[in-house]
Amino acid sequence: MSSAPVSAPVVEVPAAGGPGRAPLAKKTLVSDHPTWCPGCGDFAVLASFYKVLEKLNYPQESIVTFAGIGCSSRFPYFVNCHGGHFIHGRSLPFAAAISLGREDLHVFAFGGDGDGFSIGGNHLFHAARKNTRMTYVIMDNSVYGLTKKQTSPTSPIGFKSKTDPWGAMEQPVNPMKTLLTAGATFVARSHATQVNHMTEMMLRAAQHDGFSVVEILSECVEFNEGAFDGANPRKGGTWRPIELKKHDGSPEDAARHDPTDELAALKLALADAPGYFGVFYEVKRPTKNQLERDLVTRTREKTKGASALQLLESTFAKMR
Ligand SMILES: Cc1ncc(C[n+]2csc(CCOP(=O)(O)OP(=O)(O)O)c2C)c(N)n1
Ligand code: SF4
Ligand SMILES: [Mg+2]
Repeated sequence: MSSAPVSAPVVEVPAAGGPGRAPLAKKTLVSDHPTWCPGCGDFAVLASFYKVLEKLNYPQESIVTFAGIGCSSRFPYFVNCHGGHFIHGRSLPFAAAISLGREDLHVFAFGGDGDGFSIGGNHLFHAARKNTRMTYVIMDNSVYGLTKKQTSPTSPIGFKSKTDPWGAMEQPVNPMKTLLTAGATFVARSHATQVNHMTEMMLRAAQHDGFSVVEILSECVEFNEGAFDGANPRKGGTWRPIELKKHDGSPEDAARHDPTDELAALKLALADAPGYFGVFYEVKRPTKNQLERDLVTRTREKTKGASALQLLESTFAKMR
């Protein structure tokens, strides 16, 4: 005799974050246990992101995390908010559509160096120049981790992998230079072993009104061990943080970086590996969200409140 399916009791968990509700806390934000290899740098990025969300205390249901494909792109599974895992390299256009269609949401995209600079390189370029409001975190391990060690666009010359058994031959992408020239309005860089720095960079990026990007060097312990030791003082490396101008009139201030100076940012981007860490560039430029909002308002005024359907029909009529 077959028995009727027993449905699990629905447990109502009150949403957190925002005014008048319980503060967003890590215990609310944690979902699945990450499936990354023990020691993977991505764990630290996730832990920092929980801290960022705790600080921002946005309503939980207003947060969206989006990703493509890769180890790093599993990120949304581990954040208990809205989210999606899309096809390889295509997280940005999807995330941009969410940002434009739902201005009440806070949109974050996560991905790897392959997802962002290889298959998704074209989308990255256009997302940056369009300045749609969202934050993109690139977890750069300079290898394709998920598919078990192929050369990625940020792998250095000489890197031995399954696709380059004799060592990579091609000039790697310089992420900071690429993002600056593409037109991103907030460009920063951090290292997964520098937790406070990484948290600060992601927090500043999230608070930026426009397309903000943070590249985080996140070691793949399985297929690119020690890749970023050069910037890790605990491994004998040198940590070179960018000091931002304080505009305090002090003589030391002259040597500090002005993040609105694009040429100065490019100079920092051209430094030899492991390079600098911090905010390279931060400027205000109208967002695509604002430009589209203004266009809709102007059109509504001109068309005296006609409905979307009426506007569509009259546009088609003109095209006949
Ligand atoms: C269209 C398409 N091409 C190729 C793949 C295979 N693939 C999956 S993840 C990946 C690269 C992932 O590298 P990266 O973005 O650097 O992420 P990581 O795993 O290193 O975090 C590739 C080539 C795919 N899933 N879809
Ligand atoms: S393969 Fe590399 S990037 Fe992927 S989870 Fe393991 S250590 Fe992390
Ligand atoms: Mg990678």
